[in-house]
Amino acid sequence: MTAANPVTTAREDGILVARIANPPVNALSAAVRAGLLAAAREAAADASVKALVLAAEGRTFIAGADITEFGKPPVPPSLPEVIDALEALDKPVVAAINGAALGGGLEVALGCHARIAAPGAKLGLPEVKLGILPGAGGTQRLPRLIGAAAAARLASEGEPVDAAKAAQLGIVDAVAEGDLLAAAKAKALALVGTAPRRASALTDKLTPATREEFEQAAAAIAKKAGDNPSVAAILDCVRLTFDTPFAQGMAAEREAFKRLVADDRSKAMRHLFFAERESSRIPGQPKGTTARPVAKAAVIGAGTMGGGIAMCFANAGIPVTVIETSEEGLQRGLERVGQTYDISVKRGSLKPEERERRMGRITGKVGLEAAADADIVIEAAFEEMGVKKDIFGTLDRVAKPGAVLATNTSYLNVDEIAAATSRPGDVLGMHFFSPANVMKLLEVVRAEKTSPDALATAVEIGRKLAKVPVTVGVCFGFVGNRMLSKRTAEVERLLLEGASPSDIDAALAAFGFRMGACAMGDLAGLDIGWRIRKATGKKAPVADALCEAGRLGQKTGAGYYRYEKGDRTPHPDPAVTAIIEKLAAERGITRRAIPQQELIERLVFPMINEGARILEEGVAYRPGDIDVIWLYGYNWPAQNGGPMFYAGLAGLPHIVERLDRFAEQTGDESLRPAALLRRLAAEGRSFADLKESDVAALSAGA
Ligand code: 3H9
Repeated sequence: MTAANPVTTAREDGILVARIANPPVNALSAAVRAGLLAAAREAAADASVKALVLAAEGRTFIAGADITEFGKPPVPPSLPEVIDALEALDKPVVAAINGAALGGGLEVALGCHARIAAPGAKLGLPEVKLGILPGAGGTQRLPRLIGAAAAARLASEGEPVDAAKAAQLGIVDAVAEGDLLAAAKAKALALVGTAPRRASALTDKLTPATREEFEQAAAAIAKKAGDNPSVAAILDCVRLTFDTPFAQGMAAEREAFKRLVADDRSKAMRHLFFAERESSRIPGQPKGTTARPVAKAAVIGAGTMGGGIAMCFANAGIPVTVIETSEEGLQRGLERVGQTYDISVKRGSLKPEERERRMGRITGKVGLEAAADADIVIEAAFEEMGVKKDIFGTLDRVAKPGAVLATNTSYLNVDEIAAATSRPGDVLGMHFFSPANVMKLLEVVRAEKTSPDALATAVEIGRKLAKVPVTVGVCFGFVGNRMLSKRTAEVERLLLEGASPSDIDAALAAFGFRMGACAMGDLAGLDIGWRIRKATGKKAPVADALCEAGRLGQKTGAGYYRYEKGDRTPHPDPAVTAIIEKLAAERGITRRAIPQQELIERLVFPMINEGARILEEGVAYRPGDIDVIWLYGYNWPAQNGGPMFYAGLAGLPHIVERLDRFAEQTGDESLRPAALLRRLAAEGRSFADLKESDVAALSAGA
């Protein structure tokens, strides 16, 4: 909602106080920009006004430009124009920063002559995360204010700093412990009669020594960033502060901003920003549904997954009981948790006393009775239906009434697990991704009988655990692993047809994945899939043969690749080539060199196709949910927006044509385009055009 007049002014103690109120985050919409410009003009025109103070209502200062306006025709005044007008005032202009001052929000503050922050304020230039760069002077004013090296780091990493750090860096003049507005006003009055300190005119930080420091920092930043056009543009613009007048630097920044904002990569990243926020909304929840209170948790299973999940609770300050079947298994699990924390302490990312606090929140117990006092129980035991049913049957007896009973299964039918209890309304899936204490995705699996408040509880607890919870329906592998299985099947086929594991991983790296499918398989352990295939009667000739040869991945020193002892670097292994060649020969397959583009399309398009089926079935509520799942669960490259957004970039008609071709080439009819994919392609639409209601109508008709 945009307030009719989002910037109001009042004269207080001879100061014009301009208050911004544009909920929820005071984004710089056209109305806010106009209001700020009017306030600057009002302050200039009124001789009785001694100074101008900018303040904001609500929980943030200004979260930045209004991202929803990007890509639309610009509405004047532009943000740089507004900031110039504020900075040009001959009267002191002071920003009272109460919360987040991000992107354009920080740029507004940088146009002021002084900045006072509340202790909880967060300041930063996160534009890089949207595939753009600060476009209202951030790359020009911040280096002049705090030095080019520090400014380049802030803008290229995109992480905000807290008020104390901002004061240390010189971004803010002071942190106000008490009344923020009073402190900002006092600062403004103190500055009356002094020459305005305009960031655009500062030169003391532009020295040969700081230039050298900047060039060193820039080299390190560029190396780490790789092919990232935003980072490259940020460094170029910051560098200009040494060489060109302010106005020229601003013009260059503007040009770079316009170029980047029109680039598909930025569109993809903006799509993900909004998709992530939308994904936490659960359709069909009755009005007034609230989450149940959770003060205590229990995790069943002290394996890698259970331990990781327990850490999530401990990190979030929630006491958690880890339950095992034997004392020995329990101790092993708790030790592993301790060791994981130790690594963080060693790296300096966790203080030793915080480690102790977190470990103190984790209690180990043998026997399911220990789950009796938990408000939420997450089962992370062996991936076998019989085991799960036993556990849930017992939990039904021992867990307290109203406890949410979740399974971390990655494949199994949650409806069937729920049916092992007399309270299926309390049962759902909470599918964490490995390593659970690191990966941000949480697939919340809504079973047929899951009650609205149990679902709301899982989503809310997911957020408390710093996860991105995405609600999905029941099916084999849910959204993420079901789509992954299509890629895995293609890996098998491509290996037999002539690709090597390195070819496959290089193709996925070229696409933007940090890790290829084969290296990832080796890291996770090839026996996981092997076990599932054995249970379901499925076959994967190459992977099965590797496992049969004892090549289970990194843990055995060999999988798709071979590994030197104590080293995770994958080395191509002629033994693997021999295994594959033999399997291909047995099947009469003539192996060939496969071009990288074909590899990419063979690996990615079947996943998109499966995503389309998932939407047809209503297993995901929105195409964007699938994109968020792939971003946070499988490190999908953000610059192409997730599989369903990427489909639009690749072109749906092209994907349809290729999938038909792959089906003919391989004889696998399941590769034929899904009806939804065909229809959208024929209509010239893409998945991004599909609304939640369209998806709901699809599954209702299915
Ligand atoms: C920029 O500034 C470019 C300039 O350099 C140059 C210009 C020329 N615009 O995250 P939340 C919505 S680029 C529009 O759930 P939180 C959001 O979609 C911008 N809408 O809250 C959500 O809507 P809904 C640089 C925005 O408390 C609602 O606000 N700035 C914007 O967890 C609540 O958001 C950034 O990248 C926006 N800028 O976190 C900062 N921001 O309720 C982006 C939010 O309908 N924002 N919305 O789903 C954030 O990081 C977080 O929102 C913030 C609050 C930390 C502020």
